[in-house]
Formats: sequence, structure tokens, C-alpha cells
Amino acid sequence: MSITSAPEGSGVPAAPAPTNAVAEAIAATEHAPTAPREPDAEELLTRQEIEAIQLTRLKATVSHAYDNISAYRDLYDAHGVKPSDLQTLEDLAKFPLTDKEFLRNAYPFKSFAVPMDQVRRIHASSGTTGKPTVVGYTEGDISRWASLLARCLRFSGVQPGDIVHNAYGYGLFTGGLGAHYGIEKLGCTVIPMSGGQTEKQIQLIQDFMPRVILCTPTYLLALADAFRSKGLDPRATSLEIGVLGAEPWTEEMRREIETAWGITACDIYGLSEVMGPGVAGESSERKDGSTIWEDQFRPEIIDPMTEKVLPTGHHGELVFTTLTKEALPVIRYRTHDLTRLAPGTDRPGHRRMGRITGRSDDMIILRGVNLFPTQIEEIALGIEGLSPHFQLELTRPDSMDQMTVHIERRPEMSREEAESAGAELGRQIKVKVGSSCQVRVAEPETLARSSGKLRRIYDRRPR
Ligand code: DLL
Repeated sequence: MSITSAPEGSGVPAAPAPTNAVAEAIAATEHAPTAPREPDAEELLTRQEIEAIQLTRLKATVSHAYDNISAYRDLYDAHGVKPSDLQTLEDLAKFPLTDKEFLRNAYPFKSFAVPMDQVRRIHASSGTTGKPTVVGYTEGDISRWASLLARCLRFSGVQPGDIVHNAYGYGLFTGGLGAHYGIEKLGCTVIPMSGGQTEKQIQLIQDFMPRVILCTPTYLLALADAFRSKGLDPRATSLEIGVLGAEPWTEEMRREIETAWGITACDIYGLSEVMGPGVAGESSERKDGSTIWEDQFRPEIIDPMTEKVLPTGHHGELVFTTLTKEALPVIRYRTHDLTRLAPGTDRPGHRRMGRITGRSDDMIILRGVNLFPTQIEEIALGIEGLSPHFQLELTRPDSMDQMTVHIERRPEMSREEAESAGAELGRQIKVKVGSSCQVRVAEPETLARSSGKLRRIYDRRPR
């Protein structure tokens, strides 16, 4: 008996069972599962087929949210739109955007579209300020998430039977458990290592001999340093593949990591509000950017200032609508991630995303010039003698904003060589970014490392 129905014969009318249009739309559109080594049927759909599925699932998602979440109902009523206004994919643009604030206002569980007894798991994104954003999953959500993660891993070259060292953090962060279920679903052996405990990571990588590692790109570099400082060669480990994400990284960083470890490094993208890791994943054969799984998510790129939708290929802010989420449907959710969409390649029905150049809230405005840490990473890694370990410090001496780049020299470079590389970094930042800054070359292993997302910006300007 459902908890919403009254006992039989009690004379009390039964409460209406909550509607779940999304579950019905999934049942009507899903394809039969394939063997673990084979691509999912949905991966191979044409663009036309994808768009047909998107429309069915989108209509269901908008109705599901409107019927079951008062925040959506209030928002849409205030904007004078209703689910029946959605007749084509383009109609989505009529609906208002949502953001972290929208979800925070529903703290903790008011953003859930299903009764609490159907919510099997909670995660929360680490808000740097204020309350965290809480996300919830039904059993079906968890199962589809695991399948998507398995899809990403397979796409990045992981195979059933592989041993996978999972160093994404376990707990409220979606990285650890999200990846964990996908690794198992693909038929691999998971080492649930979580983040931190670098000594232990080194030992287990040597003893358990995983073929695959999952963690943030900056942590994989920190691990390489830790191997070397013990006199061990990271290239000599059993690792062959890294599936890396949760923070912005550049092509230069990919080369750095691949050389340091002798592995293939692929991207994996996602965010808690939309699901967690696995929203998009990268082909190990092409390494041409992450493919967004458009049978499950409808992406848009908007101009962050005007909020207008931009055509495929234009650079702007990534916005997502979930198509199969039951517990926490999100509609036109602003990620603040800046990138562009590109046509599909290996999976032609699904578009790819460019690298995230930065987050709009991570943009540094320095004396009128906009810049992102990824630009500094790209330039620094092109200069011999400088390591990928850097921090950006912002200060305001004499009422003028100033940026200091603290960057470690490579251990094999002398102090003098590194100082001239530092001067070269300052010159190139001036030319390529258009902003002058100070560069301070630090000694190896002196700047902070992180076992998860690395903080690059230290803003010490008075508020
Ligand atoms: O970082 C989920 C995740 C875990 C993705 C493990 C990949 C691997 P959040 O903590 O909610 O979720 O942070 C989401 O991280 O909006 C981006 O700004 C950034 N991000 C995630 N993946 C990438 C990536 C997880 N591959 C936020 N490249 C997102 C660049 C990324 N930025």
C-alpha cells in the first residue's frame, strides 16, 4: 500500500497518488540494455531520433516539475508559462532560467518532485558560502546515473574486468559514489580509495595494480610528484587510463599528465545539481572534448549577460535541462560554466562540449581585463622550467588591483633558469591576456595541493 492512500474502509478519501510523468516518458522511450562492452542503443541514435526523445522527455519533465514542485509552479505562474506551452524543443527558451539560488531557496528537500520515501540517496554540493545545495535521487535515478557513468568509462577505454582506483572523494560530494556505481555497473573492480591519504594511494596503486584511475587532474599531478619524491617512477605503474574532471583543465595539462604517467587522460564532466559526474564523457580514441549525453540532458548555451540562447558553436554559459531525473528535475539550470557546443563526432547524435574555459564566478576582472586561471595554465605550461602548480593572488595596493602569479619551478630547473621563465610568463600574460602582473617563482612542493578540486584564486582585496 502506498503511504499516500488511506486505509481501506476508513471512509477517508485516498490522497491522489503523486504523478510521475518522467517515469512514464522513460518507459515509453527507453531502449533495451546492450552487453557491457557494447555502446548503449541510445548512444547510437541519430540527431533526429535524439531530438524526438528529447521532446517527449522534456514535456514530461516540465509537467513533472510543475505538478510536484511548488517552486517551479510559482516561477512559471509568475512568468505566465505553463507546461502545455512546450510543443517544440525551441519552446524551452520561453521558460525562465533557474540557478543555485533557486535550489538553495528550496533547502533542504523542497526541490524534490517525489515523496521522501522514494528518495534513496542525498548528495550536496559544497557551497563555499551559505547552505549547500541538496540533491536527491530515486532508485531509478541512481540506476540511470550508474549506466551513464559506465557509458562514459567505456567511451574512455575502460573495459569490464579492469581494476579501477577511484580517488574522487566519497561522501556528500557526487564524485566518489557516483563513479563507484558506474565502475561496478560496467563490470569492473572498484578500489573505493576516496581522496587524500596520498601515502596510501601510492601503496595501493603499486600493490593492487589498477589499470584506471579516477580523480581530479590537479590531484593526479600531485600524486605524480609524490611518487617521484619517494624515488618511484609514475610511468612504471600499471595505470593506463585516467578519467579526470571536477575542475577546469587545459589541453596543455592533459599533455603534462599523460607524459608524467604514460597514460591516456580523458575528460569527464558533470555537476551535482544536474546529476553528478557523467553528464558528458570523452572518447579515448578521439580525445576531442566531452560528448554530452543528450538522451538524458538537453544543453543550451546562453549569453550570460542577455540570457539569450546562442547557436551551436558560440561561446557562452552552459545551461542544462534534465530529461530523465525523477527526484530532482532541473529545468534550464545555469551552470556558470563557460564553453561552446560542437557537433557530435564518434556519437553523431550527441553534441560535444569544448573545454570549460572557466566559471563565470571564477572570472578575475583585473583593471578592466577579464581573465581565467585556465589561461594562465595554458601559457605557463608552454614555458620550459615552470610547473603546473600555481596560484593567483589578488591584492589592492594603493587602490590598484594587482595579480601575483605564484608558480613553482620544476625541480630539474635551476633557480636562475626558473626566474627567467617566470619573467617570460609575465611577458606572455601581458601580450596574450592584456594584463600586467607580478610573477613569483616558488620552490618545488611549496604551494598548496588538494586531493580534490584545487583552489587557484586567493582574493585578498578589501571588500
Ligand atoms: O564536480 C561532479 C564531478 C565529479 C564531475 C567528478 C567530474 C568528476 P560539483 O562539485 O557540483 O560536481 O561541481 C561542478 O565542477 O559546474 C564545473 O565548474 C566543474 N567541473 C566538473 N567537471 C569538469 C570538467 C562535480 N570536466 C562543477 N572540466 C562544474 C571542467 C568541471 N570543469
